[in-house]
Amino acid sequence: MTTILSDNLRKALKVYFIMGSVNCRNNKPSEILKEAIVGGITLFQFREKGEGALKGVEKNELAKELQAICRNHQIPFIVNDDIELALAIDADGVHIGQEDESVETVRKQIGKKILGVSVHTIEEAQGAIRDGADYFGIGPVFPTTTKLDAKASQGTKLIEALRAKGYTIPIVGIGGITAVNAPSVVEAGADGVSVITAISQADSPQSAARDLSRIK
Ligand code: TZP
Ligand code: MG
Repeated sequence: MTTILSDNLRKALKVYFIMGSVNCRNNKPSEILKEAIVGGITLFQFREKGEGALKGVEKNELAKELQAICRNHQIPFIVNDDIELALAIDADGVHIGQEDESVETVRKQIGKKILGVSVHTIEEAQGAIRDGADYFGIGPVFPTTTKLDAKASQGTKLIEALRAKGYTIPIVGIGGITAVNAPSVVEAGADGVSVITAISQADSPQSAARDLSRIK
């Protein structure tokens, strides 16, 4: 990735909102997303996962509805895990974990689209960069109940270690992040924070997104 593209991505990672239908209590995903955009989110990931998650046509329809909202507001739209869906709707990128298809394979499949990879160790980080990752998701930084199979929270130590070793790849922290603890994640060297609960379950997703967007 050229420096200009990676600097744009760095900015887009500032307030990275992740959501699927399962994360929305009473409100419609489309309404929450619209509020979050007004509040100042800079990137969106469609993550349709967990008990009760939509599948097939319903999943694709929701993805297209949320993508249209993002397009109207120039917010890049990333799809979690589902490469086929990302290609079918021409999403801006894909986010994968270590249990998913390999970074190398996904890079070949998606060409120049944005590729985010979750990493938990220096070794995983080195491999992901070698194989074509554009940014890292690192976490859980704090305890979370949103991802049932998440590893134990590890604080910001991997973010700090990567920066101390001179890695400049864009990084976003994830897991249990709120407007209160987000500054520590950015101070550790992350370019931004990604959140599910802090926005999707907030009484006002708009104010929650605004509070996060004020963090330096
Ligand atoms: N990966 C690591 S923690 C996590 C994911 C997808 C869940 C983050 O959700 P929340 O609600 O912001 O803690
Ligand atoms: Mg995954």
